[in-house]
Amino acid sequence: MRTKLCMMCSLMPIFCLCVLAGTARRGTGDLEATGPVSGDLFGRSIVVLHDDDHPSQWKVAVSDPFCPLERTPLVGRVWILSGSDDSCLMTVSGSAAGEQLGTSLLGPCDLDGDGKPELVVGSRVPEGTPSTIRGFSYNGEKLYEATLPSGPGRGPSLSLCPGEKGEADRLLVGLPRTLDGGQEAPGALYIYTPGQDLTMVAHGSDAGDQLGIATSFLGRTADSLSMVAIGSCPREDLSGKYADRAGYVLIEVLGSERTPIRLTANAGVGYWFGYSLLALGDVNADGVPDVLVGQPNDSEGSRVAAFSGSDGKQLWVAVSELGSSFGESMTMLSDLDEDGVADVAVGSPGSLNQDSTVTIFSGRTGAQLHQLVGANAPGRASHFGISLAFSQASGRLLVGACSPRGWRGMPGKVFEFDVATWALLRDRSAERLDCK
Ligand SMILES: [Ca+2]
Ligand SMILES: [Ca+2]
Repeated sequence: MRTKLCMMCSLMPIFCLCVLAGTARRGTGDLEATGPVSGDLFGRSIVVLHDDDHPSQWKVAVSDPFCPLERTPLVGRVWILSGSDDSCLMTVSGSAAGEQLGTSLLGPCDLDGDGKPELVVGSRVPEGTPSTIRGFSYNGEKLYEATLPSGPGRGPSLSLCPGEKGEADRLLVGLPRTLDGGQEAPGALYIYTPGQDLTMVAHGSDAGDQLGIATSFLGRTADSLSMVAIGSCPREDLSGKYADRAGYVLIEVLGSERTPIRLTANAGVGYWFGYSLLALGDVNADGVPDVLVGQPNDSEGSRVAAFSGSDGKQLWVAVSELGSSFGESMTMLSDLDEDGVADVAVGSPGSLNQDSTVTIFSGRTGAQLHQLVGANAPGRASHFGISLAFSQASGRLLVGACSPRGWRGMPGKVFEFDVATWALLRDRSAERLDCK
């Protein structure tokens, strides 16, 4: 049975607060009142921040959306760390209870068009109030903020729509749970530029579709239009109202009249299909970018499948019988097997250390190239692979591992591997960082 504690908690903070408050916490005094402590979910999201002007000075942003601030629970914090050593450059914290700053991270991007890279941080705030996105400079200065037309229960999915010819980037914002006149809407994809209203560019067909649970910019067409993939995952609704519905993925060309390509699972019912997405580049060399779709559904066999962006045909599939949420996280790597196509890492964060893995696949064929096993990571870590990020400049794969400490007694960690040798170079946890 699939255990999705971290995901459940991102959806149901009140539930989790209650559960965690009732959990014995040895040696932590009266922390029961605040649920998770700082760093419990360190590594829930990770993004590598490159600065084109200083390629050797790469940075890593890591979030703990459950991080409390003194006695205020679930405020959220983002750490910006040096990529080259163990130093902590700065942190940004939320301010309100339940704000969950850092439910999603994106960077580097330049949405305000000033030529300097920034970090975008998504958050969700307490039930009944909207989510937000905020842009920060690498120094932690807040540059812009937008309140999202989001319904209850979930923060935004974020993807970058890169600007062309010196133009500012735009942000793709997936909002799976919007409300329309108080009624649940099918979910939608928006485009955001600082200082302007969000523009809806695609929406789902039926209430509860949760379109926008994942979103990914795939690339540009010959006439420079943006191709995007948008995931729908009705079953992710924990009310169980849509438990019998399969997910789907739309491949849209924004600003065109083209009918979107609709991808569905090629095996099983297709529960959880579209929960995660990854832009693969042009795997089959037909000039059109392709997409990897995650289906972390342990009851049917979790899988990831590559689809052609031109006709929606399945190019390859990798299936896991492990029952450990294979496909919940994915990231692009460099071309490790030197066949001309960049390769991919897929996380199976599972629920326990021993069955958590990160598997490396050939981007062209789906052949397995390597596997990292959570049980081999030093110290105690759970949900190894819940988040993944890759530094192109340094060839490092970052693997997040976190679960609320009140649940299993393990702080969140971020492991760093060299993809040339698969040597573990570093593991970071919030409690070992020296930053205020
Ligand atoms: Ca292609
Ligand atoms: Ca390759």
